[in-house]
Amino acid sequence: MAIPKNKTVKKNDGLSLNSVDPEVFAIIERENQRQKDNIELIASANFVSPAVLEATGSILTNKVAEGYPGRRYFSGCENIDELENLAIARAKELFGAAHANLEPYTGSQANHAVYLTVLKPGDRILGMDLGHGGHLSHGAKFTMTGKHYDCHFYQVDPETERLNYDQILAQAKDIRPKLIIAGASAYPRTIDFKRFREIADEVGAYLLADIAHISGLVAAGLHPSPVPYAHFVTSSTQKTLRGPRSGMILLGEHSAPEFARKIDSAVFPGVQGAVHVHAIAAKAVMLKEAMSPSFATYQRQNLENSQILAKDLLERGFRLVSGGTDNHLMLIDLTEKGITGKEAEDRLASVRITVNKNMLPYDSQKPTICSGIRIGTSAITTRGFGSEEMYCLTELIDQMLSSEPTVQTITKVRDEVSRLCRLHPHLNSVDKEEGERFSLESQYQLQS
Ligand code: DSN
Repeated sequence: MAIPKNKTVKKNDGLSLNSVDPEVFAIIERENQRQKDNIELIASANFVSPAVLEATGSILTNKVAEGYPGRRYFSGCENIDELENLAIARAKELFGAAHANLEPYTGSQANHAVYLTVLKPGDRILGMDLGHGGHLSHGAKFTMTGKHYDCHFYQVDPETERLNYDQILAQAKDIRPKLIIAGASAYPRTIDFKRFREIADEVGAYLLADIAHISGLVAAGLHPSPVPYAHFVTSSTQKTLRGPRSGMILLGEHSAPEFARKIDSAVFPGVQGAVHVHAIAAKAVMLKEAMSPSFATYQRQNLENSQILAKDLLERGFRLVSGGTDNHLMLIDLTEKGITGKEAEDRLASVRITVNKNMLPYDSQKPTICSGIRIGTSAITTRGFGSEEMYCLTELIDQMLSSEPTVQTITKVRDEVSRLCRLHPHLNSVDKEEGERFSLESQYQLQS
């Protein structure tokens, strides 16, 4: 349908999503409702601010741009150049980086660009075992990384369930990898990037730090930054950083002179095509938000919530991998409770608490079943949940997982989930009523 000139699109006027495609509109509305009614504990999840959402859905999606600011393959990029330069400047300032590439579509794409920069097919990588907390893109055998490179894995120490840097060094000396990857998607402890760099130097390897999960904590100064140590730092942007579903790459002063141009070429045209301009805008907004004092307050609350949840779960007899957490996530071992991760995920889903089953180090279950669940506090902290709600949550988790819940228990827990969700309503900016906007804005401005 041709859009009439000078026409503003309003709900139900024949041009809005609701009018053009009521099926998709209805699905989005149902998902909006699900997000409001569920307690989101998936550790990689978060809720973007209305401003990030607005940038993501903006007219920038119409613009085609390839290349980099000042070096484009299409004309009409003057605004896009300004936008991308702004995003780059903000990323460099926030993370103390000498070079930033904001074009990766995802964290995995960012990793692939690093591989293309320093590896040839068949070269050796040493990364964290997927079953011990690593990530698919770090070399799992059924992925592109696993098929193109010779991938080896380090695991956590069987006693402490933490990284054992002496063991990793011994393994690195044995394998002689060209690239070592530090970073995880299910590791609840602080990662010593300085030590990783020493290991890499001892064996003549490059170091990639994938901070997808912890980048928000790094930005807020609540986890040591890898930027001074790793040759390459990659991240997705939608997790603790609370941005759009996208990626980025950072280089420190020590590696930018050698790799800045190379990494840019590896991103485009190496592993991807035209820029997702709308995502660059959303990342620029995300970076501005992450520089504000309220973001640091949010991340401190995130860590505090995670600590309270972990401590209370331990007191209720749950076993946590490594005995606790230093960051926004934890892994609950359900073996002694006599249920699998899959059963736990299903039970909690039935009362609208969303978690994911997760492999534990040295797990004897299949990846589709798992012995544990991973939970994280980033999304509920954005929603405004604080310490009191953490104690309520552990009570609910306990009731659902420590024994087979009765029908009465399920009803009671569901009611309590509804109460908590009403207490801290999540208002996506698709809720256009003006009356809601004030509280919606205040939701993202935790008082410093
Ligand atoms: N990397 C996956 C996770 O940690 O959940 C998805 O982003």
